[in-house]
Formats: sequence, C-alpha cells, structure tokens
Amino acid sequence: MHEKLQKMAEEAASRLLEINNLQDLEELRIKYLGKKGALTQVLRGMADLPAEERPRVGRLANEVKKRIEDAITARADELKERQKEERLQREHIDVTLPGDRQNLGHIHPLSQIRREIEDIFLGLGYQVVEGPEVESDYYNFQALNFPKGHPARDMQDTFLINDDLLLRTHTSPVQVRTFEKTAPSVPVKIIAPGKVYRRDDDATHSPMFTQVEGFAVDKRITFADLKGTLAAFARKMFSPETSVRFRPSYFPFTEPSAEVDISCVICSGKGCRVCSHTGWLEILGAGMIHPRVLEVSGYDAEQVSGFAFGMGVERIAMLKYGINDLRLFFDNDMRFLTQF
Ligand code: 2U9
Repeated sequence: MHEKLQKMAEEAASRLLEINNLQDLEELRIKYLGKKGALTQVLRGMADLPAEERPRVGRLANEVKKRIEDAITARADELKERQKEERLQREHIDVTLPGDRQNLGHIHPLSQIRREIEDIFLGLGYQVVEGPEVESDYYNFQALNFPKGHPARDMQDTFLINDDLLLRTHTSPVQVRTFEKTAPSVPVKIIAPGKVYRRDDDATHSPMFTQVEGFAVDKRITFADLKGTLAAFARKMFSPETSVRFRPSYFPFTEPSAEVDISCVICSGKGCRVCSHTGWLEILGAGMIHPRVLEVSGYDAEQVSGFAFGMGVERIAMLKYGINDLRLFFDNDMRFLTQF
C-alpha cells in the first residue's frame, strides 16, 4: 500500500509535466482524485488493512492527495498565466500605427458660392427667403408681367406639370410671394436663392441650375442704388479692383433693364479667351421693377420704387474658379469635387 501510494505520487508528478491545457489537467485530476479515481480506490482499500497500519497509510494517503492537489493547482495557475499571455500577444495593438483616415465630405462648390453670395447680401441688410420649386403659372409668369405668347413661356423653356403647375423657371415667384405678404409697407430687401428649371442642356446650360435673385423696394429707390449695390457685390465676390458696366436690355418684369458686366477676372480687362477678347464678362441681369409688377402685388407705384437683379450661381462659380463646363458641377466626379 505504502509503495503503491509513493508510485502514484511519482506517476502523477511526471504526467503533470506533459499536460499543456486545462482540459487535460481536469481529466488528470478526475483520474487521481475523482470519485472513482486511483487515490480514492486506495483509500477505500484501507478497510482491508490491519487496524495498526491504517493511521500510517491514512496519513501517507492524505499527504499524497495534498501533493497531487497542490501540483495540479500550481500547474493550473501556470497554464492560466500562459493562456493570458498568449491572448495578450494575440490582441496586441500597436498604438503608434497611423489610423485609418476617414473620408470626410465637404460643402459642394456651388453651395459654397451660394453661401458667399448670401453672406455678401446679408452684410448689405438683405434677408434670405426661399420658396417652392413647383409653382403656379400665376407666380412664375402672370404676376411678373409676362405677356401671353412671350418666348420664355414656350414649352421649349418650361417644364409643365399640369395646366396650372410648372417647375419654376426663375426664383422671381419668391419675390412676388414676399411682396404679397409685406405690401404696402417698406423698406423690404430680399434675396431668393434656389434651384430653377429650364428645358436646356449643353456645356453652358443645364435643365436645373441655381439662381440668386434679389430686390429692394422703398421710397425713392433709384437706378443709382442698383448700380452701387451690384458694384459692391462684384467687388466683394471677385476683387476690389473689379469694374462694373451696365448695358441696356429687356426683361418683362423690369423697366429699364440692364445686363451687368464685370471686368474680366482672368485678364483684368486686357482681353483673353475667357472674355472673348472683350475685356468684359456678363454676370448679372437687373433693372427697376416694372410699376405693373409692383401694383399687381399691392404696392402703390406712385409712392415706392424698387430695383431687382438676378444671377446664375453656376456662372459665378465657373468664372471664379475658371471652370469651362457647367456639367462638371452635376457629375459628382470626386476628382473634380475634391479640388474645392
Ligand atoms: C420681381 C421683380 C423683378 C429679377 C431679375 C434678372 C434681371 C436676370 C437672369 C440672370 C441670369 C436669370 O440666372 S439667369 O438666367 N436674371 O437677368 N432677374 S431682374 O427681377 C425681378 C424679380 C422679381 C417681383
């Protein structure tokens, strides 16, 4: 019995060295110390021993049991420690590695220019107002003094939705709606930015484009106020050296009307390809609001007057950035967009 126990202890110790995982270790524990384990069997066999031998063998058996238990616990600690180290190794992160760069978007070049325009006019005391893109014939045409049969009313130019509704061809309806709300009180200074729609499609025309229109109505507003306002705008938008000139023109909703040129942003007026060797670039349309338009919306044209102007945001952006094809704004090609 004595020898058997000694041998068991040695055997257990040497097997323990070969064990490399916690599962095998548990199996080993059951093999020696479990209910049907080797040591348990020995202890059971003690009943057959002569009474005087039992205490000695019992002591030895307990000693062996404790040795095996301690050895198993020590080995378990070792294995757990090893597992922990392996996990740390596996999950090791090099915090000095450069991070994945997030591809942050940015404001579209057209929106940037639109905001610049808005900021300039906000600085001049204007309010920014928006309105619906689907409009009625009344707000888009009738209230703006477009006679029946005017070329801009042709199917060619306007996207019709039904007999009465259409996609607005300019943002002027926003101004008419503002007149209706504010008339007859003055002063009122508004700009109306937004998308407009015309049946056009080539390198300089798109079926959808962005306009900013504006107006000022007050007592004794004159053409000189219009010139001063647009010159101030052009100098803020392009450069303080920019010259401005007005050429006579025609719009149904303004009288007199003008087309507004600035000195060429590329050659400063000397003449180049961008300005077709004229030294001038057209950037705006403008005029004094037609008395009929003021009257229709509730103003007394004998008491107040106003100027109005309109510009294409794409055209301003093309001139400012030297872009020669309008369609680039709408292709969403990252090679183009990331330049702004
Ligand atoms: C009301 C009265 C008058 C707005 C105006 C223009 C001249 C003009 C064009 C510029 C380039 C449109 O984007 S474009 O094609 N606009 O030339 N717009 S005066 O006049 C108004 C507006 C509203 C009630």
